[in-house]
Amino acid sequence: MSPSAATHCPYCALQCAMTLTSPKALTPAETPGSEPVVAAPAIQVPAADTLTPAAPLLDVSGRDFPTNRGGLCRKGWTSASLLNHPGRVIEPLLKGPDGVHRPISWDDALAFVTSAVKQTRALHGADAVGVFGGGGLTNEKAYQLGKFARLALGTSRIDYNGRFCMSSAAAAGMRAFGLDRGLPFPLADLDAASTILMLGSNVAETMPPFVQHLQGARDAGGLIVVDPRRSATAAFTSDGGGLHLQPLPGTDLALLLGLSHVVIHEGLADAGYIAARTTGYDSLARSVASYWPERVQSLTGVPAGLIRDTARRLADGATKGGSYILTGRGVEQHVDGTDTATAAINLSLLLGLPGSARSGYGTLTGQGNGQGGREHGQKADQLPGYRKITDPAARAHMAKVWDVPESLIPGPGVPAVELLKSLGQPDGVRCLFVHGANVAVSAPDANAVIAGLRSLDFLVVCDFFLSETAVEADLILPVTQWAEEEGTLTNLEGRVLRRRRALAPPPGVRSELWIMARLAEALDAPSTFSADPETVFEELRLASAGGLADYSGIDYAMLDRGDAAYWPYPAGSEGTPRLFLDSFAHADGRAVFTAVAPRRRASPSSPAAEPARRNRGGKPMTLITGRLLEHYQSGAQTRRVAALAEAQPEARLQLHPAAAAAQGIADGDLVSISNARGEVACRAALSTDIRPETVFLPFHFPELESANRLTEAATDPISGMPEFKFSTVWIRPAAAVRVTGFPVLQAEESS
Ligand SMILES: Nc1nc2c(c(=O)[nH]1)N[C@H]1C(S)=C(S)[C@@H](COP(=O)(O)OP(=O)(O)OC[C@H]3O[C@@H](n4cnc5c(=O)[nH]c(N)nc54)[C@H](O)[C@@H]3O)O[C@H]1N2
Ligand SMILES: Nc1nc2c(c(=O)[nH]1)N[C@H]1C(S)=C(S)[C@@H](COP(=O)(O)OP(=O)(O)OC[C@H]3O[C@@H](n4cnc5c(=O)[nH]c(N)nc54)[C@H](O)[C@@H]3O)O[C@H]1N2
Ligand SMILES: [Mo]
Repeated sequence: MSPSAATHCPYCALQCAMTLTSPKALTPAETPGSEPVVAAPAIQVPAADTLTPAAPLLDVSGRDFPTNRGGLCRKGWTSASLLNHPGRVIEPLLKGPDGVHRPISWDDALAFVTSAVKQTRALHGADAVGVFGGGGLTNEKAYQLGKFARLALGTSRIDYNGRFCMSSAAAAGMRAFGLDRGLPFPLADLDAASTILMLGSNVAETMPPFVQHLQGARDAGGLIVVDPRRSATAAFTSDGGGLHLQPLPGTDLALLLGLSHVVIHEGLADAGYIAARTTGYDSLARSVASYWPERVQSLTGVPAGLIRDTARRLADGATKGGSYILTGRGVEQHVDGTDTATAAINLSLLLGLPGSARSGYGTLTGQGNGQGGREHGQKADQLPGYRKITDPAARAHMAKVWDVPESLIPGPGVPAVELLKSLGQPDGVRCLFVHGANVAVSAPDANAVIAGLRSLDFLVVCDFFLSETAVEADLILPVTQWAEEEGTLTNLEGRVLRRRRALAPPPGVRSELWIMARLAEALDAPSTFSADPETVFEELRLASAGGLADYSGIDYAMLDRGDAAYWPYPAGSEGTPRLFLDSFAHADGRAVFTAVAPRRRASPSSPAAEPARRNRGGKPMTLITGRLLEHYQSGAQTRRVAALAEAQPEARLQLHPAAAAAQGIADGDLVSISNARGEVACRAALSTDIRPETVFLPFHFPELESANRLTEAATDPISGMPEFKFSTVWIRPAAAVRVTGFPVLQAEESS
């Protein structure tokens, strides 16, 4: 084992480069997992998490790389502490009739899975077996998972948590450019920009080392942030003379139409570019004609003067250092997320930004392999290389690579929310595999999702912790963590990177590639399933060849040398750091304007928004959800890191003092947040950084603090993205409502 490994952070898509070193040579007794961490024979979940953490096995240091330039955030610095965390699952655990998980052997575990799959298929058909993947999986695992679902399980029912993340921006990118790569340019291109418009993205908390790339625009007074909250990123605009636009949640589409209106009507559009490189301009121009700034002000709450100012700064920046428009989850995680991202792209096309060497549009991919994870087949409608599963040529290509008859590859499945809604239903999924997602916390309408998980005939979860989803599982299969495995990930720039192994996994832990290979064998699957990452990558190269996301020219040796490998990278080429310089990916080489318009959304003050709750009194408010610096996603990992849990031990509701006063709520008071779907109880954090009709809750916490008890499983009709960033809720002091079964509140009330 190498004493030091040059790898990348386990968390977000910035994929900060880091070096892992052993603080001292490990004696066998100190190897993780050699002590029985899970108390045999039975454990009560989640008692393991209260154990005292051990000293980390590896030292983490930042490594120079263009995205992070040596920088790491708190999550990265503390990431190694999870490798030998006392709550780690290090043996397969089977749930007994008493609901208690007990260790079993790998042979028994695999036999249980095999018989559950065979039984489900025999009783209900192959589509009653489902797979839920994750954007944190390496390219090798994501590719193999798609193949495993289709060929070993024979099911079409596979989708993944990236549906909750990148699906709207991906659909918009495909529609406009014919290709979806989050940033079509290297991140460092932003450094020279004069103007950067960021909509619904809070990188200062979600990708802290990213902020250095905003410094130039910020100092030039050109950083503009659109967020209903004065987020850390919005606050960063102020010293440099930038702008913070603070719209009503869910009104970004109207705002973007207003910006396009100003660009056209003030003659700021790039007519030469529009004529030479786009189609659909006339209908676009008509569609924004009625969005004059004063009208948009009344729809969004953003002053007309700021709308004009923003449009002018974007046009001005394009003639200087460059202008960029970037979108994040704040504008994409809506039922009109695809249209909103489309409106952002339309604005960028009017200004001639995409495909220019020093301007552009991009979306900020979220998960560690959020980009690669959406390219190689764990999406319901997709085959590797970003191919469509309904395309006969794509099917023929994959049948050849896999050496199976084309008829063996199932058709398209259903997107994540629909898959989760079908759990336990008569024609739905009855046996589910989960790889790299914690849907009990992260999926919309979480109470319904948990009920769905409980109604399954068999749930198998691969994880390294007893996540809230794993707790529900009949069988938990413990898998390797990032520092224990080899593989590749594709970062937010579309650059393929090497993840490298720095230490051996605990003896009872297996890689997901190994698990899939063994199960495929037990299920008599056709084709081959290797447990070796490089072998799988070699197959992925062939599978992706000729597709949109072509990796055929990339190999481990060049990645190990540190070569910059941006896809598309066909064999014999040098890869593509900057896309669209000469043409877009549509057949005619042009980008497409698609006219979009806001659809009606029930306003929080309209009783129609939540009829079931009308008679409960109190004032309805708009809930938005998102992230804190210290926690990652469902918190399954970061809530187990002592330093992070101490810094942010619980969910807190960000609430404007004026709204709080109207309800008699003081800072730190316990509040109840409820709607027809559920109820959350937590402390209030009063702040003038948020609009008065809006409240914000992070989604990193489970149970009574889980924001997704309140979100609705309504989805964007094009992308399948759920509505995470707009819910109607009622807020009141917790003492004023009857909340039962919440120990936190009971303790508070009796003291
Ligand atoms: N610390 C941390 N970092 C992370 C993650 C994490 O969980 N924790 N997750 C990673 C992943 S997978 C992702 S996808 C990214 C997400 O990164 P971001 O997109 O930056 O994250 P969010 O906090 O979800 O949303 C960003 C902002 O959108 C705002 N917002 C909410 N509703 C609206 C709206 O209607 N309009 C506008 N304009 N803004 C709105 C919120 O106030 C918030 O400040 O972060 C990645 N990095
Ligand atoms: N309300 C609200 N909900 C949201 C969002 C929001 O903004 N608001 N954002 C959404 C977004 S953008 C995202 S990306 C999702 C993410 O939501 P989740 O899918 O819940 O994300 P994680 O918490 O990262 O869950 C990953 C799980 O897999 C495990 N894991 C990590 N790596 C691996 C691996 O390699 N293999 C296996 N088998 N397991 C692994 C971790 O321990 C963890 O339990 O949440 C979405 N949910
Ligand atoms: Mo995400």
